[in-house]
Amino acid sequence: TSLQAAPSSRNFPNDFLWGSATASYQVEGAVQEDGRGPSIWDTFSHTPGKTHHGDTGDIADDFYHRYPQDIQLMKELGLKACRFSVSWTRIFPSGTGAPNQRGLDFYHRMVDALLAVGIQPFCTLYHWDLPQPLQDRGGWENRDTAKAFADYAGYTAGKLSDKVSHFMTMNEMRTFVQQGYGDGTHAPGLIVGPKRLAQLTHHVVLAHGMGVQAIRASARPDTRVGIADNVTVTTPVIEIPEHIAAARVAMREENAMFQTVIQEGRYTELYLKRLAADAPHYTPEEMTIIRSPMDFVGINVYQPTWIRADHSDAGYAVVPAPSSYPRMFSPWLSVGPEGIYWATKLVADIWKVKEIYITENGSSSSDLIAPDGAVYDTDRVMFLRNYLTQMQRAISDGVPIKGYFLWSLLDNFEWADGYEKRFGIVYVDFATQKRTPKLSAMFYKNLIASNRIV
Ligand code: GBH
Repeated sequence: TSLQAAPSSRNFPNDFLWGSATASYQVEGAVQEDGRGPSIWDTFSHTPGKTHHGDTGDIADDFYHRYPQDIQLMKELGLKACRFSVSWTRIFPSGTGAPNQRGLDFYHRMVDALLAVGIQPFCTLYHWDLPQPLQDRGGWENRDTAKAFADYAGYTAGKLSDKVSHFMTMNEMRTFVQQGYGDGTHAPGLIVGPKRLAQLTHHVVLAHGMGVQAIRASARPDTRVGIADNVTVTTPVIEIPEHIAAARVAMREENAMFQTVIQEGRYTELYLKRLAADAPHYTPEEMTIIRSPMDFVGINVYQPTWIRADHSDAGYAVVPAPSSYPRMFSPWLSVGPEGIYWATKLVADIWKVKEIYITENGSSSSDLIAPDGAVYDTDRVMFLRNYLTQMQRAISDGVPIKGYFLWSLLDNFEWADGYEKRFGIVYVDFATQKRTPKLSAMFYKNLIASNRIV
């Protein structure tokens, strides 16, 4: 009828992978079950004053037991892919040593349930839940942690690669480095200062590279290996050539210690100059490992970093957001739909990346429950519609984005924000574990079914 949206060219590719993303500690619960060992997030969340309300992931979404129903929910929404993470301490309860078969069995059961309904599993090996015994030996400050990670990653990918085609070594290196060791707001809650921070950052990218090699050595040869990186989303403040050029320079420099070094195997001159005496020790052999080729790059996109041209040494400057700038329910989550366009376009262009996934995108909402019991999260729908419009624009421009993982299916343990910040398109009543799809779930389901954005 005349009230229906007109057909448009805003289609997505036929084989586009629509999915959702989660992480072990944020959804699983069952922290004492089947031989799981303690991680730094158990320690941190149980330390008074560290999380909102003292919330912990002890139960979370109880996904460890409720995965069959939750996977049914994914199927009803029409999801084609699911990104999950493995809890290191379910596989190796003390980080290294003998593997724990009962922990591995859980991921076999869960992956089997996904495959049974035609949902493709994507596996992240490290989403921040470092084994506590490794932290007791220095955590990422200890270079041996990189070796322990590679051993765990290789073992786990080797066991799952008959069923899982895509592995990501790590999720958001910047976040767990900066918040875990830089400002202490995430586990392990340390503030180590710039010199130690630069050195442990180097161990993290080394662990990624060693992980890539270990996965290749043990997994099926057709396994695809990548990362889920929250690159700083450098976005031209307005789209004119001088600011676009500046955003391109900024993409390399702002991500010098993460995406740039893993793509190029060297730290930029500006990065080393900015660090001066705090620069990390590294060897040419390590750089070769760090830049081990990946098959795809996953990018988590949330807030933009606005960039303008500048006559400084760097050639660009960050434009801070005015206090009136629109934000979602998390103060850090400023709204910049164009970011998803520029982040993917610049990454593809600078490093000639042939396969990109949006491994996370989504928003928090205060989620008012209406008198009829439904959750009309119009703010989240607005956020998604705008970001997905810009993602479609990127695909139309030839940026090779192959899939999109919405963060998140369920409201879950939002780290230091506990259960206060809800990122799900499905509402979770944590007292009863009841799931209620929000308006945004309906929006996403319809978008997937039509495979276009209007
Ligand atoms: C991602 O983090 C995570 O991968 C995922 O686990 C998480 O649940 C999801 O997104 C939603 O947050 O110092 O107050 O300015 C998002 C990454 C979180 C990184 C907020 C920067 C700044 C907090 N960002 N953080 S603040």
